[in-house]
Amino acid sequence: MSEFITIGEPLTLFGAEGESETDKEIKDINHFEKFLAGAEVNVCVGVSRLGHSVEYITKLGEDPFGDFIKESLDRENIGTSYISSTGDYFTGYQLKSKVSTGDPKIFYFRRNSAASHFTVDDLQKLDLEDVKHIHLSGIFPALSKTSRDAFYKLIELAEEKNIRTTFDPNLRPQLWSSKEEMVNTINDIAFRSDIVMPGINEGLILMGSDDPEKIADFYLNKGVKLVIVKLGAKGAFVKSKERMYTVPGFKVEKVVDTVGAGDGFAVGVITGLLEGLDLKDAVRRGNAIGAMAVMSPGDNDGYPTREKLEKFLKGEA
Ligand code: KDG
Repeated sequence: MSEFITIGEPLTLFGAEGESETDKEIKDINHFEKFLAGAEVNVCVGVSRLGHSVEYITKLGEDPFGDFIKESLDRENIGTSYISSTGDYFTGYQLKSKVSTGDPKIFYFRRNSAASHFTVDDLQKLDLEDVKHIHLSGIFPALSKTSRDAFYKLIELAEEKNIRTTFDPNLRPQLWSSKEEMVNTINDIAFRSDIVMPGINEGLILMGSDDPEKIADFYLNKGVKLVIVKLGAKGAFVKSKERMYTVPGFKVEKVVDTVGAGDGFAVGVITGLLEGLDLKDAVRRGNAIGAMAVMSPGDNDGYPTREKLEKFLKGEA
């Protein structure tokens, strides 16, 4: 079985393709390129590319997007034993614009999607015997009541079996019925995770400050063991009872698309921990993969193989 597992909603991504589509509103874009996406899928792709065994839990629709996702997961060597399917609901997809600066616009077609009909029953076969790390993201519990129940069941199992968890809040306000529900649920999940990895802006929404140390203290005071605050191009701020430091980011020549950088960061931290790296080196790897991610158009197409990662870390790429 696998050393790493996560649960999420995979999406087919249609990203604006070509220079002529830059800075257009989504409604005006004519040419799109198809990619595999979804925050948790992205993490699976990155962890698998670095040679770790990975299982991904979700529900797909019996439709062309579901087939595309299944084939893409197979190609990336991502285990699909815990993927259920339904003929009653469609697999979600999204459109993404292309911008010369800043973050692109995203439009989701995912309401009432197959993944939002995932239930606790879909976890019945789950075997966590060999799993060393579970990655949690705040998107899946936002999809529906049943997906949230299943997500909490996975947290309970991780706690019972003492499996290390990372949590990326991945705030998606459009998926929640209110800001209050989002903040309360996301913080509740964070308090039950071992390692919490918010971005600065997420910290501001979740606890009212954009000071990295205050964000870290907020979660450490609730019993979280380690907080890593993502600082974008500046790198990441790390704090636990024993340590406090900032790991600087990498220089990026040209930003092509910012989406997927946070998931790439998670890939670096998770694989670093799985390989027993010193925490600083694991976070440095996270910064490196985050930087590599923003230099390509899809969410996860910039994530490296081991060889590419080594070259990048040595400054050769
Ligand atoms: O982190 C990347 C994700 O934002 C993207 O792949 C789509 O999963 C997605 C989401 O819910 O926003």
